[in-house]
Amino acid sequence: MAMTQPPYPSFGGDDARPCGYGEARVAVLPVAYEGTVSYGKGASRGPRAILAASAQLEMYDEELDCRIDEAGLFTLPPVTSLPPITTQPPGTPPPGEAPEAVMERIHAAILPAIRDGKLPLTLGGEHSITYGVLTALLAARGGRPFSVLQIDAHADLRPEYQGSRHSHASIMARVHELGLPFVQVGIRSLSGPERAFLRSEGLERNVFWAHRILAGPGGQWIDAAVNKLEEEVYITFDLDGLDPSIMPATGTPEPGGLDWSTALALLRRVGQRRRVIGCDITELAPIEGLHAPDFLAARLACKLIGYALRLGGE
Ligand SMILES: [Mn+2]
Repeated sequence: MAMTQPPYPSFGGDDARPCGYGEARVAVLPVAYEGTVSYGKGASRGPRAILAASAQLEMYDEELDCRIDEAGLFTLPPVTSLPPITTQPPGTPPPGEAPEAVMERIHAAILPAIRDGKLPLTLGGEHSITYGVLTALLAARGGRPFSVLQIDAHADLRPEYQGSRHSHASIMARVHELGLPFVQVGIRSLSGPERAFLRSEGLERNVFWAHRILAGPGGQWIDAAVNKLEEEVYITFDLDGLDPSIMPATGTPEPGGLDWSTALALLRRVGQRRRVIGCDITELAPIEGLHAPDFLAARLACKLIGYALRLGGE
């Protein structure tokens, strides 16, 4: 842990247009945190893998007919965590730094960029990190709410999990407590009590189940999902929302997920019809020697930037 790691690469690497903080429209925040991940290990290595892969990508996007780095991309110093990852019996708090302290550090790391009008793009790390970004957005907006669009295999509505309120399995319960309306897409793994919670809170109408998306007529669900979003939207993209055939590098893969073009069709429409105020990509747990998932996550980041800022006149 104390061994010296090379510094984090910046998004886009050396080929990206050099951009100082002041002129950047996008602030990329790497968050190498996996305090509560329950099964697969390695989400703390996700941000570095995404940034490294981004340096290998063409910044030119053929769909948007522009360079993504035209937006001005500035990579902030990473938020890292130090907890040793050990197997914990259920019900005991995770080891190391308290998750609440990590959330506060994420909040503090991204708040200035939000106040400076930049689009925050956070690279995880486990899914719980979204909380620190959302509280920063609320702080910068004086508490004015916005919608959260979640792409995920999991409902993440457990009030707490393995003794932690800031578990990856609880992020949407925290979102609900923050008073933010949300839409869930790609869901195919949840507990009976989570389903009951969705029903009792009247939230189930905002769930777009993976099996319905895959079985339904192409794309009609997308407009229905976008229509449920407020004018301003934060996008939290847990990579396990995608099918494990294209995204095996995640801690808790579930079969039957979204494919690449379906996910992009949704994000593109959100960018066209709503104002995206921030986004994150979480739960990449890189697999040694398998680079495709890292590249997918990096390309997804490019697409999110392009759609959110309506680059290329989209
Ligand atoms: Mn998930």
